[in-house]
This record gives sequence, C-alpha cells and structure tokens, in this order.
Amino acid sequence: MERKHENPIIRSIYTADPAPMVYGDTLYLYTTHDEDEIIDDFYTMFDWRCFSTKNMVDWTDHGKIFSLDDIDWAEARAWAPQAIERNGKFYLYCPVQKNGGGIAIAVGIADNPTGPFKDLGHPLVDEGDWNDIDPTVYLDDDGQAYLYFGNPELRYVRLNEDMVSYDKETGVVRIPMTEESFNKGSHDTGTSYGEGPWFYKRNGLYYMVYAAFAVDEHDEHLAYSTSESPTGPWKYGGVLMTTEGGVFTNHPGIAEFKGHNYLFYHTGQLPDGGMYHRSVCVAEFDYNEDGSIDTIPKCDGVTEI
Ligand code: FUB
Repeated sequence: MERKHENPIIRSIYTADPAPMVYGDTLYLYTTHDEDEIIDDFYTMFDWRCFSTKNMVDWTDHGKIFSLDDIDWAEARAWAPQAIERNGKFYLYCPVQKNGGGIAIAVGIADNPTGPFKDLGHPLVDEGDWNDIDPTVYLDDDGQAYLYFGNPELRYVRLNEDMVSYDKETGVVRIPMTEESFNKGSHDTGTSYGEGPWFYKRNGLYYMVYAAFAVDEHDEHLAYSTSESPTGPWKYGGVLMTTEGGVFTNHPGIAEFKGHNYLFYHTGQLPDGGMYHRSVCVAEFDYNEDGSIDTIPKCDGVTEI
C-alpha cells in the first residue's frame, strides 16, 4: 500500500529554514531550530539540526549537529544554513551574530554528513552589515563553487577549492537588484527579492529560488529567477509558492532525489505554531519542458519513493 508522510515533516520540535542535501542514497535535511521558550519576542535559535530519509516517509533524527556553543566568536542567531560535500568533507555554512553584534557567515566542517561539525574558527564572510545571512552554496561542473547570500541584496563570493575561504580579488559581488531580475516588489531594493536564496543548476540553467515580498504584501511567498551563467544576469521566473502557512517568513530548499523533485519550505502549522515556532514541510513538483516551474499547489505531504 502507498505510504504517505504528512506535513509538517518534523513534529517533535519546531524547525525552520530547511536545507536538503542528497548524498549517496540518502537525503539529509539540515534545519534551524526554534526554541520552545521565546526570548524577547524574537527568533530564539541556538543550534542546527539534521534529519535524514531514504524514502521521504521514514525520517531519522540526528539531533543537534552544530551549535552556537561550538563557535567561540558568535553569541546568537543560529539562522538558515546550507550544507555541501566536497572531497569527502562536509561544510555547513551558517549565519550567526558575532560577539558584541553584527552578522557574519560561519562554516562548520565535518567528516560525516551528520557531524559533529567543527567551527572554522573565524567568519568566512564578514561584511559588517545585516546582509550576511542565508548562505546558499553550489559547486559547478568546472570546479568553481559559489556562495550566494543576502537580505535585502543578493551577493556572492567565489569560494576557493578549500571551501572555507574565497577569492578576495573578486571580493563580495553585489547582484544588480532590478525588476527584470527579481520582479517589482515591496522589499528594501524595490524588488520582490527578500532573503533565503537557494542556488543550483539543472540542465545547464542556473536557478535562484528565494523568499519574496510582493507589492503591498508583508508575508513572504517563494519565487524564482534563472540565468544562463552562475553570476547572472538573472531573469525573473515567477511565483513558486504563494504566501501560506500562517507565518511571516518562508524559506526554500530544493532537491532532486531518486528521480523526484522536492521543494522544502516552512509554515507555522504545528500546535502553538507561529512566527517564532515554525515547522518544515515538503512538496513534490515537476519542471516544464522549457525549465520553467509552475506555482506549486498547497500540499499536505509526499508519498513514499
Ligand atoms: O530563521 C531565521 C531567519 O528567518 C532566516 O535566516 C530567514 O531566511 C527567515 O526564515
């Protein structure tokens, strides 16, 4: 009989900012963790979690795999991470608040996808402003890895082969925030691009999926843009998921796993859920022949593969 996993995927704790990584026959899902007890009516997040599945129905909880306690130079905001494997090592890119203030991107390094991750010892990206959040990493076929990030602007660095430093000559590149690239919207740049970028390539086309603000809309929806090159110019593609789920934020993560395409996102639909008590969900989707993606309908879960 067909088995189904109903959304939200994780029900034991509040999770957000899903970042899937396929390695071997397993999909690893890295998430942030909204604490039960909310401090100062704001995001209360101290550690990163990992879950895994081989069939999209049975999930294993690997617990806390990296935390603010592991990063001497950071004091708060264990926000949206993304992981990647290169040459047998696993890298987890994580925005954090530095001791004394300011956001930067940390890197955890491990020999296994489930950690334990060890801090690099210093920030990888530290532009000194609030834009340094929500890193997304992609290793291109030619061996060049890119780390995009940003709110309200989209920026990137070209990672060096060691994955823990970047090409300082090119530096931090600011993507032009135009309506052609990201549609007209209500975020600070005047476009819809908000935060939570997810960067990848499929059939030679580069995709940037992100949380977006429509004109006169204060809750995030998910949208995407595409490019012929890893560094743009980006062309707005459309809405991937309308505003839903009863929370102000949403945050995409895309994975192709065993011939199926998945969009991971978050809502506030667990009991006592809401803005600071979010829950990770998943929807299956298909690409059109030309690589475009239709808006993904509301989804109550996915079936076993
Ligand atoms: O979870 C904290 C922040 O909220 C993330 O960094 C954003 O993407 C939004 O989901």
